[in-house]
Amino acid sequence: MSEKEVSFTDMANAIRALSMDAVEAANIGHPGMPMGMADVATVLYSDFLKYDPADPAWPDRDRFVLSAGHGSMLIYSLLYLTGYESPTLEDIKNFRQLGSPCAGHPENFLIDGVECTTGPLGQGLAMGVGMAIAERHLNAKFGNEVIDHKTWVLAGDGCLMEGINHEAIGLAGHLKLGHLNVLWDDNNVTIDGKVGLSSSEDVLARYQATGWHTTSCDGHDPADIKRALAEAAADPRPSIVACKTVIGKGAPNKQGTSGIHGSPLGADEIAAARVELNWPHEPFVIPEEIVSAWRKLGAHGAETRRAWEDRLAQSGEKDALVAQLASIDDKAAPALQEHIRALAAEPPKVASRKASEMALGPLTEKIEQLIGGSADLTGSNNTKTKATTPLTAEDYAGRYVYYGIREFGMAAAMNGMFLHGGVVPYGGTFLIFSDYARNAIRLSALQQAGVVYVLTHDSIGLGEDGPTHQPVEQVMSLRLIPNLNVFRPADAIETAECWALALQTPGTPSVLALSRQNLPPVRGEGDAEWTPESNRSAKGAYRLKGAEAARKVVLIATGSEVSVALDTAKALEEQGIGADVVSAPCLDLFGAQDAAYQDELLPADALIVSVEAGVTQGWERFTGRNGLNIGLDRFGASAPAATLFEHFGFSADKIVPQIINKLNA
Ligand SMILES: Cc1ncc(C[n+]2csc(CCOP(=O)(O)OP(=O)(O)O)c2C)c(N)n1
Ligand SMILES: [Mg+2]
Repeated sequence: MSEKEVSFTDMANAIRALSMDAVEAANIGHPGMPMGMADVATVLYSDFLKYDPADPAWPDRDRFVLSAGHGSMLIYSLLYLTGYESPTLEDIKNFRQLGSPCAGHPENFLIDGVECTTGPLGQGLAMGVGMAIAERHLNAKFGNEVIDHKTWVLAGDGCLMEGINHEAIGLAGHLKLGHLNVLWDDNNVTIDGKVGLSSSEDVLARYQATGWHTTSCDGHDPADIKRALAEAAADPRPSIVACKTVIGKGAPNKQGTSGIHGSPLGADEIAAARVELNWPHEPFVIPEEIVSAWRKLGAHGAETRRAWEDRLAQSGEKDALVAQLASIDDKAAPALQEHIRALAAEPPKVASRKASEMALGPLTEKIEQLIGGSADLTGSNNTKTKATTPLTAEDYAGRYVYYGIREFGMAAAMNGMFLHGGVVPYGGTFLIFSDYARNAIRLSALQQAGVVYVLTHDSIGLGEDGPTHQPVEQVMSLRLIPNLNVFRPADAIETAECWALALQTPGTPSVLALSRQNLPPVRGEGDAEWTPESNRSAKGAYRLKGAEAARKVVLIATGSEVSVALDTAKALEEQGIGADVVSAPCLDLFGAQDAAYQDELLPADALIVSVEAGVTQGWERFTGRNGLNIGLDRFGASAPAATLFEHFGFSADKIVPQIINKLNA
């Protein structure tokens, strides 16, 4: 067979065969989506997507996001067939097995060609929105010659049904993200059965209502797919293409049913599919001429990339682009040095949300990659600075995104922006609403996306808004997420130190839990000569005050309760009881220190007392079985902050007797 004889159908069937065989070998997985979307994907990778398998990190590549992440075999097949180094055929044979990069769902940190981690439905599309924002921003800075690419998202019925879809497409439509194209696998089937079981929505009308261009195609007719994708690519609005497909296309008895969504076909149906598809080859055997036709397609991208490299060289922007794409991890702390030294000279009594704004001033002025934003709480989160002018449909060069009341959409968009590269997003909302965004925060951590969440109004200290708005369990529960640093700084200097740390860890996202109420300064002494190396918050906790009398007690506290701990220590010392105070702005970092450091701060011969205006569960890790945990294991109440702190026992008066009781017990 010569290359010419390889048909479109052969190429698409290679995806189908790999997908059904890999799922069969693993005895678990989702063959329906890859088999149904094989034709659309083949058109996309043949005629539209800009990619170069030899350079998966090429900055001006199109981004392809498989939002319907359960169909992961689609992307593994495409990457293998087009000639990416990873995955190999061997990896595909080990689909879903330990050590294979072909995990159950696509993971960006396992395979270079996977742009983001998907599986939680709806978030891939929402991350695509973030990627499209980042692309327009860099385009506005560097021009069409340097940055001009599209984001293609493959989404299923589930991605469109999820609530986050509403947030994501509203933002994309508003920002007129014309380089964003969604290919909807419109197969009318989900796990429970036909879509009609649970939905009668006119999806395209909804997209139209939010400013999108919509079109449809027969998802198994290459010419019609090509027509629709060309329309989408050309339209200045974000586009959705409803690709009418048959789930599991090619499996004669199971196609079109939910039965093929997420189960191996089984030996009989696999055999029948081989007949139906006219694919007589053994499992995992792709005839050489078909592989080579795919590889030839993949190789086209190299020319496009080389042409881009020439344009970049001629543009005179090369150094600037390299600088824009570089990690900012070494820039944050130096950018804050003068600021912190000035604070040390005259430590202010400000809310940590205000202190965050003060730190963001020099940070955003000196670090162009930072793009701020808030979910409609700009004036409360204090996230906007002079340097961050609004990023709008009219001015993508701006650096502040008005995300609207879309916490989940914002968090997912920030992930997409970070993973796109060239920008480092931070975004604000109330800490209490981190629960709305939680799965995207979790995905930041899993995907190693170093975004920063500015979460203000961090306790009962917010006062009169009452228990609906007062975080009690949020700080501790965010600490449970692996690879997420949760900072709760005590004053202005600690807040700046925590900002430095948050931006120093590009592979780890951060939460800054910040107060609404003013906080008395606890730092300043010894900070006049502050340097990045002297960041006292870097180990997560440090001794803020040593005992004067013989040490019997160590108080460990965070955020607004550090000053309460200092008051308590003072009252104890007045009674001859020596007490250290440990400020612990980040328990995640402290918990990662060696035992010697932890023991030095929290010695076994002292009573360890934690003070934090939130749930006490979890503090035992640091206070031990015989420690004392001062916290709030109930919801708050509506009242002024000072009243609440007194009422719920966060004062030296209330804490000292408990400590003395414990010491005497
Ligand atoms: C947020 C979220 N909820 C539920 C699931 C479990 N789940 C995976 S696929 C799926 C059905 C999706 O239907 P559709 O997008 O139409 O995919 P298709 O069956 O067409 O492949 C569900 C409920 C998930 N992955 N993410
Ligand atoms: Mg479906």
